[in-house]
Amino acid sequence: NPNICKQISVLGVPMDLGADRRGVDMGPSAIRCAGLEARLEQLGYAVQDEGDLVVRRAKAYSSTLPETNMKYAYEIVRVNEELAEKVAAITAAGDWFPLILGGDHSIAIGTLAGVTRYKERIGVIWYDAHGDVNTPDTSPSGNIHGMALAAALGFGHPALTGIGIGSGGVPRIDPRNVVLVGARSLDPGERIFLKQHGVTVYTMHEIDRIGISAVMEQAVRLASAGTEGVHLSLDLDGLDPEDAPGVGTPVPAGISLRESLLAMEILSASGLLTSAEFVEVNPVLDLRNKTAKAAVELIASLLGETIM
Ligand code: Z70
Ligand code: MN
Ligand code: MN
Ligand code: MN
Repeated sequence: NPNICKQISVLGVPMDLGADRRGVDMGPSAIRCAGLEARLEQLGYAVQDEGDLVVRRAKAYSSTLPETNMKYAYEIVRVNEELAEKVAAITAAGDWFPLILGGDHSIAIGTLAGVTRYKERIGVIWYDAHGDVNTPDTSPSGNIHGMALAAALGFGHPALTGIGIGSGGVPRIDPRNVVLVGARSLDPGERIFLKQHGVTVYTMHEIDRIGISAVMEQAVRLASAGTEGVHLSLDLDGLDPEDAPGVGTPVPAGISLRESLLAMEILSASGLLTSAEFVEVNPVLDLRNKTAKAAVELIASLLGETIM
């Protein structure tokens, strides 16, 4: 097993405000129910379950940030600030691997702010059908989960870009160390953003042309160049809806579970993984917890499980 940490800290973030849809708040619970802890212990890890952060219900915090379209921004910012501190604390000593369970993808802002607290520079593999690089100006929905990666790179509203690093802070992620895998639903403004900032995008086209193994090998190389390691941000809607039906925004013709397991194995074998999050599992839309079970399979492969 190539991963450095033998201790895993699991943290749930039952957030659904960034997707503006109920159900993903139950994601952490569903992933735990699918047997996460026992599976990690079978792999020889010590597991510390930190439980879930508290996310206040939308009713008390339904306000959109004034003069923006950012829905539920106050509570999303508050939770992400807390998440950033918690993740930073987990990584402080260097011997605990943070595994974050979502929740909608807006939590990546806090996770990445936390993960980069004690690191000069890290790369990110963003495994997703979507780009999540909208800013309030380009977002068609006002849903903050579609702005998470842009915010983590320092683009968008200051309320989001300052999370965990303060207003004077500079994000420790270079867009050239960011790689999208599985993209097949991008908004016009996102295509411009990705080209402008030099983010590498492996769409389904490249995956079908050269295969997931070549894509992942290149993704690992690009994400890790000049960095201290690689964070995986995996949105279950990157997978084909056949394999992962329990997501809020299923997009057809996605990456199969089989390809995704290979992708995780390649990332695992690189020995460069610093942290990971698994997001957008929606048990309300799922079929017998299939998507949460897929998440557990992916996590096991990512953390070194092999068949032989
Ligand atoms: C669209 C937006 C999105 C996930 C949907 C969709 C974003 N680009 N992300 N589902 N996970 O509204 O910004
Ligand atoms: Mn235990
Ligand atoms: Mn996403
Ligand atoms: Mn998505």
